[in-house]
Amino acid sequence: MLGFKQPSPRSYSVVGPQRQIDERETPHPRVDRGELGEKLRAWRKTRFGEEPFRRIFGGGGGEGNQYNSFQYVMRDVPEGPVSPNKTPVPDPAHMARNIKEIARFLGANVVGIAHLDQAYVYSRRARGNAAMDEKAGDPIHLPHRYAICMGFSSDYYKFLSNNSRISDADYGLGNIHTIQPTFMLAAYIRELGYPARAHYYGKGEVNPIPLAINAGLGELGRHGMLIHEEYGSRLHLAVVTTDLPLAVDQPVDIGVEEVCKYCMKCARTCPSHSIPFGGKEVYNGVEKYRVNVDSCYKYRLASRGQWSNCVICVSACCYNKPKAWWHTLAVKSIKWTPSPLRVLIIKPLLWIDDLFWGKRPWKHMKWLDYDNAPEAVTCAIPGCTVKHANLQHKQLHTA
Ligand code: B12
Ligand code: SF4
Ligand code: SF4
Repeated sequence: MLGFKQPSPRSYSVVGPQRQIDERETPHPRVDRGELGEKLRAWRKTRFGEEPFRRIFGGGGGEGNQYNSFQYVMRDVPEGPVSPNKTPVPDPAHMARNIKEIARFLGANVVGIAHLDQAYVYSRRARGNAAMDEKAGDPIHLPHRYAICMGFSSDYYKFLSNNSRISDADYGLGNIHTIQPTFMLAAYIRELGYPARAHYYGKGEVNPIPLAINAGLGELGRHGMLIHEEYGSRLHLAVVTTDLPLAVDQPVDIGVEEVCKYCMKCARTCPSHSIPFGGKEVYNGVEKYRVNVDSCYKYRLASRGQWSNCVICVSACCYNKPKAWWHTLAVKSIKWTPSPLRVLIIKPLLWIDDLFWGKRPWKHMKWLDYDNAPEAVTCAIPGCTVKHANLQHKQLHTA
């Protein structure tokens, strides 16, 4: 611990000591080792293989060559040296404003700064390309003081085509969008004469969610993700850690704590029932809602080659709306109402949300040669001869 006092956010509580996580314990390496079953391991190896347009967003699995994937190439890029000419920083608040302006100029939609809490730095490395795999298991030493947290928005409408090649393409591009601004911001800080490291998609040594919450980008939702006031849950996160003297931001209260208590739309729409309806749980010293990451991951086997990333809980979240005055008004009215009275406006707003946006937000969409209309599938239930549309499959049998 580096001797700072971070004010507590409302959407999670630290109730005991937190141990650093070894990245090898996190879901992707577990799947790669076959701990969640052979089928899922094989899926992860081949998921990018079917289409050229899919392969350029991924790690080059299947038939693809990894050097046709920007993400893969950028994993290999070495960190540049720190300039010996250190720029003096007499006013960390002024420097923080400049850094945020530059982050937005480079492409971030939102940016905030927190102390780098070592609890959210992985203890050891795990996955990567061939070069990085040699380093798997290496201890991570990241003694930086600050975490500059950035959010990159996905396209609201393309995500509504969930789950499809269309939402997949947008999800893939969102990951790629984190790379260039994060890389350039870290490079700029090194040119100022201070150490800085870029943690972007495919190459990171930190858990970005708690850092982004501490940096005031939003609150933790029932679905386990950061919720931002304007962009909801559709932000990809990336971080630059550094020793450049900076003023830090404070956690925010946008009402997520109360809304998640009553809403549960993500839990209702999650096809694998991975999001809890119940209360928070304590895990690794933190009290928060606990998503079943294993069943969430295994749901990908239901994709039948049609998509790779489920984004249903992102697009279903009632904070996830296009930019509009009525959305701003709804969020601000919750935010500005004292916490004990919020329930009075939350319940009518949730009713309106279901009425206008549907209990399970989804849109039929055509883009390029893709069409996300449900395809007829032969029923797997013995004795049933009906050709169901895949989205209706379960409902027909439970009706
Ligand atoms: C492995 C992984 C997955 C796995 C497992 C899902 C999961 N929830 O862990 C799979 C492939 C299934 C997946 C799915 C998704 N993921 Co994912 N995933 C990751 C990854 C690489 C590691 C997460 C991890 O270690 N999980 C294992 C343990 C730690 O999970 P956990 O205890 O339930 O903790 C979760 C949260 O509570 C939080 N967390 C952990 N410790 C602490 C401590 C505190 C104090 C707090 C507040 C929070 C917190 O982080 C965990 C991730 O949700 C992260 C990037 C990263 N480096 O963190 C992205 C990340 C979490 N995924 C992201 C997204 C967008 C998704 C999907 C929407 C789309 C997709 N990729 O298919 C779904 C959403 C599923 C869901 N409801 O969480 C984003 C979330 C952005 C946001 N706004 O918060 C991240 C941060 C990637 C990024 N850089 O933007 N993901
Ligand atoms: S990504 Fe899909 S399966 Fe996973 S928690 Fe969200 S809705 Fe459920
Ligand atoms: S859908 Fe509702 S319950 Fe789920 S994270 Fe969003 S606000 Fe919270």
